[in-house]
Amino acid sequence: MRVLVTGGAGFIGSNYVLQTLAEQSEAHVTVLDSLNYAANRASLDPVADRIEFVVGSTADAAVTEELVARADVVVNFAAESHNDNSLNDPTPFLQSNVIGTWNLLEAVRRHDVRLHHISTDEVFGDLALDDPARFTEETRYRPSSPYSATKASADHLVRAWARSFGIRATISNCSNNYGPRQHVEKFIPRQITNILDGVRPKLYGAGTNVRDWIHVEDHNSAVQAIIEKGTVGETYLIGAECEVDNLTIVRALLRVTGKPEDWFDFVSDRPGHDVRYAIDPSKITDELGWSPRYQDLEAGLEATVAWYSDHRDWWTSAKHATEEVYAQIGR
Ligand code: NAD
Ligand code: TDX
Repeated sequence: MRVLVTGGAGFIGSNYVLQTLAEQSEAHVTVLDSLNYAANRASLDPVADRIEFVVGSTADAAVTEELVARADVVVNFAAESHNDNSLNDPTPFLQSNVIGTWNLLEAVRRHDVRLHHISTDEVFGDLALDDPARFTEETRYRPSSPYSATKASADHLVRAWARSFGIRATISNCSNNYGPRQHVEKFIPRQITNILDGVRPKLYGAGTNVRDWIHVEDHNSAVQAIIEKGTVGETYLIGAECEVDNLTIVRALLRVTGKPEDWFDFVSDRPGHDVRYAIDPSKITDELGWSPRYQDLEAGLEATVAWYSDHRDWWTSAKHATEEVYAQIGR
């Protein structure tokens, strides 16, 4: 199996490459990554001699076509992924998330290659804290941020190419991931590395926003199940039924690291901040028999803290650059 992994030097993509090569010794993996600020090539060091690494962008139609032409399956993780950045400058989000996906669609169409497109639950907008509803495959799209609007656009393109041109594609919309190799701009690694640096964690607004957390390895095992057993043309929502508010996450991190439970600060809120996400994963659990392995969030967070504590070289330089960006926006 020849797998083209776009965005394979980022958080979820690198974990996907490592998992794939650990589980399928015969897989041939090519990574296409533009190496933006969120990429870290060191994530792929353990498998550097087993993969082909191409530095390039899906927004470049020529390189994308060349690599797609010699793949059996493409897994599209490549994206600009951070909401706060999309509020500062949406331009790269349009390029990578929309134009990049369009280029991939045209290439898989021309070469009849199977595509799995990675998306997010943020395309559905948000839910109220007291709403008993969760997102399903039938929920209407209502994105709130420039990031989620570009991810929604990409999903619409994939569905249109599947219906109009018959490309062999699936989509998954996953909830918030945590685990090793996540960029320090994101909530959980930002707070872990703050604590490791002796800085108090920072909660946006009142800390009441709810996210539905899943370990990155569980996201990737679900992606693999869809590639192997999913029905072409279908969308699958991925989640581990783990809704937790941000304040509770910070308190858990403080507990795990032996700090007082009130050792954090509230900072200004994110404009347009989505209140709550929640995934109903019935379709993927019932139809594909997938289930998450990480069921104990506090144990997963403890392992993640240990990873960041053991891999300071991996994150130190990105930490300085990230906190400079946050300082400019007062968060
Ligand atoms: P990330 O920012 O850590 O990694 C993205 C990677 O893609 C980086 O290595 C970057 O260099 C690369 N990239 C960006 N634009 C590119 C382009 N045009 N061509 C080639 N490479 C490009 O992001 P992540 O958290 O690993 O997210 C991966 C995917 O999963 C994204 O599509 C994101 O929307 C989706 N997703 C993320 C989460 C989450 O919680 N992190 C949840 C659901 C879905
Ligand atoms: O310092 C912080 N303090 C804080 O309270 C940061 C960085 C975030 N937050 C809050 C905002 C959110 O309510 O924590 C929550 C999670 O924030 P992010 O890590 O920025 O994630 P989110 O905006 O929920 O989006 C994530 O999940 C869906 C990913 O970044 C997306 O790529 C994915 O699609």
